[in-house]
Amino acid sequence: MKNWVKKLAIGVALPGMLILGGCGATKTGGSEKGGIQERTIKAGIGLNEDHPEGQGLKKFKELVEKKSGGKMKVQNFYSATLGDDQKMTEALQGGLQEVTIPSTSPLVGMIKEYGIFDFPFVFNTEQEAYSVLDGKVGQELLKKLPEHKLVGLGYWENGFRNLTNSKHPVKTAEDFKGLKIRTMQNEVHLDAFKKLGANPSPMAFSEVFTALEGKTVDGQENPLATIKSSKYDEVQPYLSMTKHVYTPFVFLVSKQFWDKLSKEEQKIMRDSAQEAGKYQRDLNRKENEKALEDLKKAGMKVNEVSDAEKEKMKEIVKPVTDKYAKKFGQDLVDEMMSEVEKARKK
Ligand code: KDG
Repeated sequence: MKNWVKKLAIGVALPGMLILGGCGATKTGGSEKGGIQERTIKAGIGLNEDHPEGQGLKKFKELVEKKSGGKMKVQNFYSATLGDDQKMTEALQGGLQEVTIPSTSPLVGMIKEYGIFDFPFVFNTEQEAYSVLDGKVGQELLKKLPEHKLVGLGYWENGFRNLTNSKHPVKTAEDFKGLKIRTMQNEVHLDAFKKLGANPSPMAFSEVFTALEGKTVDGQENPLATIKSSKYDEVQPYLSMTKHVYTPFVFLVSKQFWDKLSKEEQKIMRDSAQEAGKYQRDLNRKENEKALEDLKKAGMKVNEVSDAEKEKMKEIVKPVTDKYAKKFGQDLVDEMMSEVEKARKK
């Protein structure tokens, strides 16, 4: 039996992994002192308060404060006020902040295996992504976090990414040629867009609007809910429904903070992250549908991309995914693809 499956078999037996997974937490400490203490939890994200991720964070605050009888207080910080995904993740590792929920893509420098979620055109539906995130593969990756001074309580949803730009509609693989595209700080995205003939530049999320407005880049790619909540329609006339990558959010807690919590407090954090996560996913799917209509009304010129052209794009970037599959672990990639196949047959 493959070594990582053996390790996992042990992991799966652990209780409490209903929806959204969330494990590895049980293995990480927790103070013997029981009960619920007065605590302040600083929780920061890069997206706006009105984005489904911001709404999810509000739900998390509400649940923690209710379940702890008001003793555990959550302070929410939106719109990258505490810094971008990487900066906030480092703040958790240093014990300077308690919670952040970044995309997995900017974390690949720390946990390379998370790069499997940056492979283009793996998932067709959110349900397929959930089956992998809440299944063996997603759990396996959460268990890698404590060695990086982090604890993972599960996966929220950023979603399927689509391209916007100021030059022309992107209908074919050819249309990427020469486009200056902002990407997340992620090597797979950079290499994939280079392979398509685009000119990608990695950038923190909080710098994107200014870069588009100032035309230092021609385009960017994000889920529809983000394109709407970040008002990219004001600086980007074209929206192409490439749906090229599904990006998860991972709910992170500072291990220093986590290990100080009693089992009761850890349960409140985990249950609240999971309940708010389910709420956030439902909201995100609905908002992505609504955002498309709103962006069309706002005047964006929207074009579909045919499955045939998506297949061509997938073929063109295949050397990139093959290269990184070796780096991230072919076993893990194969396991992800077989989970997707299973979910697709359901
Ligand atoms: O809060 C998450 C954002 O900071 C970021 O991850 C959004 O997808 C994103 C991007 O393009 O940076």
